[in-house]
Amino acid sequence: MISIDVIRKPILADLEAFDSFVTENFSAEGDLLQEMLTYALSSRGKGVRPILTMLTALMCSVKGGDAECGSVRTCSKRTYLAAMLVEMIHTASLIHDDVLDEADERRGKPSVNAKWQSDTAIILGDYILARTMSLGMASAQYDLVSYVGSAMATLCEGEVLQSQHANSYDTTRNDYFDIIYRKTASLLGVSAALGALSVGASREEVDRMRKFGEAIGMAFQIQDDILDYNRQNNTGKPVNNDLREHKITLPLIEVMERASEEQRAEIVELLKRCESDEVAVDRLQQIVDDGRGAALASETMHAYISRAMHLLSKYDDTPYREALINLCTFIAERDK
Ligand code: GRG
Repeated sequence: MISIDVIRKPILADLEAFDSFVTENFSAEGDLLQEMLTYALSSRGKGVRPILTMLTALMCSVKGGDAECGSVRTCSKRTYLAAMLVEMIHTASLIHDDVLDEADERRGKPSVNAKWQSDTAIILGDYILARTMSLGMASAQYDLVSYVGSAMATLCEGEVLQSQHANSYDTTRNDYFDIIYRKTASLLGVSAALGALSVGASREEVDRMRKFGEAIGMAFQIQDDILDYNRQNNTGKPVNNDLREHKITLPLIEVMERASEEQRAEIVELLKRCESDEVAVDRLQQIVDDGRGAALASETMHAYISRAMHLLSKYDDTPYREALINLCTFIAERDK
């Protein structure tokens, strides 16, 4: 199985420089805000979004016979700024998401809301968003900021759509794709597009990278939703959380689409009980297992991965393109 470290390999120096760039540029006024910010930034995630920005920047900046130089290239400050903007939007959205879900843990540590209460966590999320936008504006990189602003709005739309559906138990396949596009794929699309934009790539290339990021983003979220039904996963999160939160995701949709009206009614009745009834949760897991919901969802996930891989076929064979291909494989195979 491909690890995220293999994908990071061609940009190790950049990732180190990027960390210093964030520390130098992203600080807070006031002891408590600084303490919370340091805490939020110290628990590192996989860093998929900045990795994507840097790899697309490097891949798009290698032209023609230049492919040999691939392994010694490094990113510009403009690319680091782009990577910082997307990672900070992601960080703020996770902080707000944990408040909404009343989650106690994030990345193996107490969540910001668990440590400092929800109201303070919301302010920290807002503060990160405000600082992100003001740093972008102060650097006068308005083209980057404009992408990031619309990505923020799309994330909020996705979250609201999701909670609307969680209360009505009526999520169709199209609703689901709409939600995951907004919640997850849009920001990955912007992360990839900003890499290309940051190195002055053509409009066509920026759009192609956006499509690439969106395709892996759709696959990323579908795999996340499949893992929620997998008792052997290594995510560190309890399985079937989506059911407890009334979230109808692709493995269940696959089964519901093939069910009789009577069976669908039974599924909705079980879903209504899931928040506080573990027997209902287990029964729904069984229904999804029997209907091969995860395997069917996995076929759709692989179709998105193939689409993403195809978009890379136009590029020279560089370590950056190889790392992006590995990222596709990582997303499809990951168990955490
Ligand atoms: C504050 C912009 C903003 C939005 C608020 C709460 C909300 C509206 C949106 C939630 C968006 C959200 C949390 C989507 C889930 C995206 C996702 C797949 C998260 C997990 O990403 P990983 O696995 O996380 O890359 P790590 O921890 O590795 O960084």
